[in-house]
Amino acid sequence: MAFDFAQIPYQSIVVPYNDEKTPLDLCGVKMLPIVKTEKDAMNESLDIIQHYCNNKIDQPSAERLAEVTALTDKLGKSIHNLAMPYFIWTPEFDDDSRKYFQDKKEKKRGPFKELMKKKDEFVLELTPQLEILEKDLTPFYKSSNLALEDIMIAAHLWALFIVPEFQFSPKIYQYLMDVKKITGFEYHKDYME
Ligand SMILES: N[C@@H](CCC(=O)N[C@@H](CS)C(=O)NCC(=O)O)C(=O)O
Repeated sequence: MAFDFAQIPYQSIVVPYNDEKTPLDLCGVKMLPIVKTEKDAMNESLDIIQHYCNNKIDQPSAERLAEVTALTDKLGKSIHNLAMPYFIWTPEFDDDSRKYFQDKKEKKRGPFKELMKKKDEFVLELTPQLEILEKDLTPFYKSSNLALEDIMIAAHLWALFIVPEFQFSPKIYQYLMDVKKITGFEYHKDYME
């Protein structure tokens, strides 16, 4: 999203979830995303954005960054509980990487089957959080212009498109469509070529 918005040319490569070697060799940690150039490799989305898109995307103050990080951490809890059992059926996964992902995430969250049973509970948790967020969209997060905060928030909310029972409010749906349009973000690009 950030690279499209900043018009930085890149090639997106989907690394299988069970490929530990690639991220470990590049950055010493089993974590994506990674930006690899001829010179070096870098992980941590916010560090990447700050390094490569610094003068092209409005950066928040330290205080605002802490506020939005707390917000996305909170939203992320319910969103990931809802979305993870569906993620594994996307084309990003094959049988081995699906099993790797599920085993790893179930250690932290409990069986996906149980998460599926608690879907209504997670939606109920999320609803008031999204109502608060809605009030802060003017139409971007506490701003009339898109900034890094919106990339952070939209990246989390976007996962909910995979959950059939979840319905975005018209305002949040419009927010996501605005972020998509302004950044030029296309979630399924890797699978359309
Ligand atoms: N703080 C990191 C978090 C990245 C992150 O959580 N990546 C996940 C995939 S989206 C990951 O690679 N997790 C390693 C694993 O679950 O094996 C960032 O913003 O880049």
